[in-house]
Amino acid sequence: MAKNNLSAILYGINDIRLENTSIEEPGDNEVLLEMGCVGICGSDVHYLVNGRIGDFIVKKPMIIGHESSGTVAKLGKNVTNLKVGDRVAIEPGVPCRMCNFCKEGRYNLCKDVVFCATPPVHGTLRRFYKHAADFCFKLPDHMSLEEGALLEPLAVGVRTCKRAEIGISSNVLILGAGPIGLVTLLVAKAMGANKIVLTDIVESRLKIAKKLGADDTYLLQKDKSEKDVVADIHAIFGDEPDRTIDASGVQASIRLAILATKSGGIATIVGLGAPEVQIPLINALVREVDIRGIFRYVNDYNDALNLVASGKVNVMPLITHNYKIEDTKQAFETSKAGGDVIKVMIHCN
Ligand code: 572
Ligand code: ZN
Repeated sequence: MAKNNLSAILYGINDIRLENTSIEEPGDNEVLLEMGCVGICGSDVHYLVNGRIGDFIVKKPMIIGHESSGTVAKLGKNVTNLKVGDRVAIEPGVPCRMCNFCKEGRYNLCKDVVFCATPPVHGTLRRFYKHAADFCFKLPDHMSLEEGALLEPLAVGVRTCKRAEIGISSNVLILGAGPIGLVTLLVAKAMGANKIVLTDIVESRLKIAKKLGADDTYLLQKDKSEKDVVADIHAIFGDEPDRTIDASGVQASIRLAILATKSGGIATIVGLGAPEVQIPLINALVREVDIRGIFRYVNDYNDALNLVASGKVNVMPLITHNYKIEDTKQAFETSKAGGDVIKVMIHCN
């Protein structure tokens, strides 16, 4: 077992450094984990490139990473749900457990949540990390640490499909074939959706969507009018999609999601971009199209785990690149480049 605690620390814009940090003692209800895999999320890249997301600003050096898995190395004295050697997926946001949101079971809305790699909270991209034992999910023997780390974005897909009320008769349009659009595709398929179509501005991403089981894809082109694109989408479905999901956060795409939704349907917005966007609100209102948002996930990790453990979802094709923690800088350069890159996975030990 490696004894140092090499950690990937974000010091400021485009300044990631690998340094040794101290190995923490787990609290009574925590476990110390020997970290396995950490996937790079769009938000990690955003903090690296911009030093902030909205009001969350990297003011002090912060260890990056929140899509993670590891192996239990030490137990806090009250921990009974895990044992040393268990491999786990880590749900990265630990809520206060005391507020009304927590008590109602909507702990994703807790204002005092401690969420990995959201400033000023340190993240998981290090050799050793301690975490609340009840936010660690034991992996069955046939699941890998890579799959464990991928449960984090998959849980976002699960939350999205629950909010979107996907069912066996759903005709689903997903706008954006990046990691979140693709996990949403995987979950919507597993939930039995009737037809799923993905759109993107990058052809190679649509190819991946097809490989992952999209029934059809549509390449968005800048010079086409909104009206024509909506007509094209309706033609692909041979109907109007009753569930649309924007996984891009781009205004033009959010507008398309709303306009393309069948009257009485649901448009769910997952991708977050600019804080304010112009949308055809009245069009949605008079057609009783519900517009919904999602915030991370809530009680979705078990479902994500079961989807993978049962073989209903295969997340492994999402991984396009692998790096060792020592090569974190290159890993982030690759992730920044985009294009054919879907998920960059970093191996910590
Ligand atoms: O995997 C969870 C996750 N959540 C993201 C982004 C990336 N990954 N969110 C978007 C940004 N918000 S936030 O409220 N914030 C920076 C805390 O704007 C959180 C959810
Ligand atoms: Zn994330």
